[in-house]
Amino acid sequence: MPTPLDTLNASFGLPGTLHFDEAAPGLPVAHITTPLASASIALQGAQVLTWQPTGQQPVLWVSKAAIFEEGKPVRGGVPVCWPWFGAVPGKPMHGFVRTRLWQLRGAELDAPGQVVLRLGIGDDVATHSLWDHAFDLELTVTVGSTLTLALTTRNTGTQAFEITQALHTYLCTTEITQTTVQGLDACHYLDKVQDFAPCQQSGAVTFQSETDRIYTDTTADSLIVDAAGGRNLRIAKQGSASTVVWNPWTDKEKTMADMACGEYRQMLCVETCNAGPDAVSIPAGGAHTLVAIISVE
Ligand code: TA6
Repeated sequence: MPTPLDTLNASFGLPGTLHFDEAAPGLPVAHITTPLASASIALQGAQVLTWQPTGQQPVLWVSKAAIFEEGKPVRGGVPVCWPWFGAVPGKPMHGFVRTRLWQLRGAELDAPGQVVLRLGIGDDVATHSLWDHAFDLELTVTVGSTLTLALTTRNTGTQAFEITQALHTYLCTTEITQTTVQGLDACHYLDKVQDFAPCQQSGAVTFQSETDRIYTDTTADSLIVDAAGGRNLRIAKQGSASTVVWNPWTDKEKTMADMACGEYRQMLCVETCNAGPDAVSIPAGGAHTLVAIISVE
């Protein structure tokens, strides 16, 4: 009797390029190796876990203490936060799709040699108990010398619905105190560390303490300047009006069982979102796509 893993490899495997194994029982992961890059994507949550362009150091960060268990979010990579970003009383933080198994709908090697995976999830009794709408959600991941994630929400119901959402990207950096984020100068933001107080950014974002900000009404690229590592990362975006910048720093890190002591110094999140006041309304039969394009400069 073929296992789900056998079926994935038989149906979607690409010899020498794409194979599937399990990060833990019931957690299938796609492993991609091409001349352009290597990457891994968990089918739970359609979560890109790793991406490393050839000749570069890893770009996405995953905690050494990450928990790989069915139904638990993995600390790192690019969690998909949907159909809400943040906390909703009595409901899972950041929505419910990041801990659900998505279907693999397609896998191909495109003309430029990029691997393109299509993963999807739809509504069911469990999702309706949390959010009573009919939907189809599809993530297309394009792995090459850049990494592109395109998250398309389709409203398959008869009523309009409103979502907030994020591609919650965890990035590697050499030393957070020597890392800055450019592209958000003069943007307004809600500072979660100050109970969502409205603030305005002046110059580049720097890091000296817990940083947790929703920058609103911005379509700009973010440029992450890893001065100590001599590398810049660019996140360009489409269909996104918000950018979240987060580093837990010491105290918050201590509260997280899936972060090891001191790891905060080598990571940050720059998230491609529609969050806070930038909710997206999707009419019945309508669709919306959120895109993040990550590159090394
Ligand atoms: O995106 C920043 C944030 O909302 C932080 O406030 C922190 O909660 C982070 O997300 C991680 O959330 P998680 O539920 O994955 O631990």
